[in-house]
Amino acid sequence: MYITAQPIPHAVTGIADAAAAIRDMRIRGAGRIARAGAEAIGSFARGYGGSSLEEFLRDLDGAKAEILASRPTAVSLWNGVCASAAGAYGAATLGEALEAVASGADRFIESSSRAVEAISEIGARSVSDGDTVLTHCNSSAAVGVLIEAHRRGRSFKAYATETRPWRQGLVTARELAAAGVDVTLIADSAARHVMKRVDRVFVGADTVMSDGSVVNKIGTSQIAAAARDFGADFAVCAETYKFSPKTVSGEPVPIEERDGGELAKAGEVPPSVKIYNPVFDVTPPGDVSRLITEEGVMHPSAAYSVLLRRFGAGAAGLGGIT
Ligand code: RUB
Repeated sequence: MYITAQPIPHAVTGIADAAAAIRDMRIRGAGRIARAGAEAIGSFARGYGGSSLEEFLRDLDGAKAEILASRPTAVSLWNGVCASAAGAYGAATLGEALEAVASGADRFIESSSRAVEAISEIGARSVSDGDTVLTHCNSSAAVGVLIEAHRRGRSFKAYATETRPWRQGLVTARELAAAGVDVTLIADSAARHVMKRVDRVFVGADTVMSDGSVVNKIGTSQIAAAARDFGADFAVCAETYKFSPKTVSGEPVPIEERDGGELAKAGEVPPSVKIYNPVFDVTPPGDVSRLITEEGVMHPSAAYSVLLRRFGAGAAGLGGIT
């Protein structure tokens, strides 16, 4: 099995450091930021120097808030941080609370890594010899599917979009090429042009909403619309901790806007030019053929029942809707 869930790439110590690394995108991708957030919360508990449970719970809330403020769109970060911290609130002593948070974080990191591996295995089954596939941005789950399909001997061609402005597609192209996949890098604006040759699209997700809408890297929704127009399968590779319990009550998913300097450096355009740089968009469920999760492949209309099972009253898992 190809292990896609690589360790957190940068040594990060402390809550402020972890939040900065996520905000600056030294750690990026919804799965990785979730594990980095969980790891930071776990280390916070392990190194806690205070002496009362009440003080710890207050400090824990502060630590959670600082991590969660780093990037707003991926609910995986919220789910990972809340799952790690959940056990503290029922603890009778400080020692119990510290142990519950440290082990909660370890459990989340392990189960989320296993989920990425399971998706790679499940998704690889849908790639056939002779297929042409396309992926957008750099999703460890989607890349894992393609590498696993190649490892199983499937012969297929892959397009990777550049993914302006951060160019995460270059990371994808490098990862696929290193694994031996036949990969071609294209500009984002070429996606519709090549779609007539594409059989399947595999993308990741930052958040899956309760109606099956998918929030992912900006440009995903245009690619999904092109896939629909040309009859290509559009598969979203999403661990169930990317499903948002907040959306059940209709809460909107905040779409991150980043600095205009990512699009045009100082002096490239006159100061009178306004720059708008949203970095995620929403693909409607009607444009999503399938969700590939660690629990199996499902229609986007199944998102609500996944949420009920995972987060519903008394359900085990990530700590309930808080
Ligand atoms: C990354 C991105 C990825 C998802 C899923 O955006 O949109 O498609 O996060 O990634 P950014 P994964 O680079 O801005 O974080 O499958 O690795 O969780």
